Amino acid sequence: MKWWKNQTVYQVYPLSYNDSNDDGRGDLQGIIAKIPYIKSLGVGIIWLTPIYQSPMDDNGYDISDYYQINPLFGTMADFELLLAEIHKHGLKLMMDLVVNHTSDEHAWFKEAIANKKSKYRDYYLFSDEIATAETSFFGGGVWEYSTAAGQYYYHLFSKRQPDLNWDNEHLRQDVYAMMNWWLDKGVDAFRLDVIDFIGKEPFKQIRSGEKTHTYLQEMHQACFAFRDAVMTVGEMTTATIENTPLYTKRERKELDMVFHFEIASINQDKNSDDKWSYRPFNLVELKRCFEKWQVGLHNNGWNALYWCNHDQPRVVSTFGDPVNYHYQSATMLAGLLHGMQGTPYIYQGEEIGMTNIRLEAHEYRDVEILNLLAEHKQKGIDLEQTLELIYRKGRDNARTPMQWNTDAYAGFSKVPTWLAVNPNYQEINVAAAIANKTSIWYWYAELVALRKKEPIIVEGDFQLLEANHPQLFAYQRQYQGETITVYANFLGTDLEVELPCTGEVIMANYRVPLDNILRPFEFIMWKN
Ligand code: TEU
Repeated sequence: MKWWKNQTVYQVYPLSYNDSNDDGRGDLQGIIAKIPYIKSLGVGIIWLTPIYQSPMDDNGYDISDYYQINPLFGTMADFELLLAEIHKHGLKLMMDLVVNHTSDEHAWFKEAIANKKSKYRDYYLFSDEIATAETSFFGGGVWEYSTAAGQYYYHLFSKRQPDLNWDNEHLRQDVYAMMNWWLDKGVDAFRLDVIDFIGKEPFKQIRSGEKTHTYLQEMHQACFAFRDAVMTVGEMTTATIENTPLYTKRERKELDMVFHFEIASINQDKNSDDKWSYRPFNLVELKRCFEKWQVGLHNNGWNALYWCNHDQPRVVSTFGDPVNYHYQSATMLAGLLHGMQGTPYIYQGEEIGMTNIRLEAHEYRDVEILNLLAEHKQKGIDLEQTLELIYRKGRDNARTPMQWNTDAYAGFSKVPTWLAVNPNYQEINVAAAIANKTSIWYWYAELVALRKKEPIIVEGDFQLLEANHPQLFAYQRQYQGETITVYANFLGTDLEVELPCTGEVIMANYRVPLDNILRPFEFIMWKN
């Protein structure tokens, strides 16, 4: 079995994790100080979002030097220490790699726009005109005019993140050399940012094509094939249940798993790719979506399981009730996800039920949010209406500083922070969670341990039960004669239902189940 199949990943957003030098922003030394804490949760892998040199236009997803650590986070010596400490604690390190695009401050891009004859000109995508009407993820079009270059260049994200031209063999070889440089240092895994887009055909408005597989297979041969333990996960907005096995089946020699967006965008208007669009959530649809991916990838690839990350709002605010049923709803959501097949990802603060935050327009920091505020202001859209959209789906919801204790700035820093601390840190913080044996934190730790203890969680199949029930989310896992049954009340009202009561209750967020009723957000797992 691959070493990561019964492990859980813990995602750290370094800017918001722990500030060791009192500049209001998180750093590597701050993470080092928290490795024992992360280890105590039982996880096996730490995923760091990008820490490379960057002007931070997109908080590090705009890399200007792949071989340097951003001084904002520390030095290369700090990184070496972090890696050594992670390994000393028996953990693995997953680095986040952004090779679909660079920062416009990368030396390649500076050379490319300065000299049309430079070899680096073809590392990027230029056009004499606005070649297509395609829109960028961060608003506006994808073609930006560079006076230095005398041409337009292509960018799927901010105009400060020019896309790389993966059709250029030299570019690909430079990327593989850089990846091997980090792997040779001892990095254990990569999360590959928007990696489906490396197969784009920009002049045909195709974002991901067959070339993606070609380049991933080439990357696998160049970087992973000769190493027996590298773990890879690709982030793919174009991932479907049809194409994901082609990325993740072992014999394909591409990636180990992918993050798809079908759950994350479940309450987005289906007829729009506008992430800010909204439609009422439908539990039956959510259940069917999980079923499709669980059944579709059983013995046919591997799932990356997540509710939260640095781009998504906090799950307890999206699907739970942090005011009236904070513990119950956070634990029900976690239990549902961690009972499934795949590798679960816990995003920092999810383990204590951190929530969304309402901010004033001037308090936001995320480039995606700032672009939306500017765009809506220009269109004369009511600010309150825009702020409501941002409260529901803005990425800064996930990026508020980690809430460690009730000290000023939640113990994250001793000075004003780069992004506001959620005022609920007085109640929601790590110290309080650790001190309370029946907290969300201990529930997560139990789920992480369950995966390591019970092969059925890793290897079992998946069968959705009561598929059309509008309030009950129930499923069964079976493996080698054992059965795990999960019943969850997905809403905040009592639910009368005949409980299966098959075998021993191994997890229950109300501790002792009642007969044939599920209380608000009640979760029960049986094993027999
Ligand atoms: O996100 C890719 C992506 O699709 C995002 O645009 C996501 O859909 C959006 O942020 C949801 O609001 C990756 C990184 O996770 C994100 O942080 C980066 O901004 C983006 O790529 C560009 O590198």
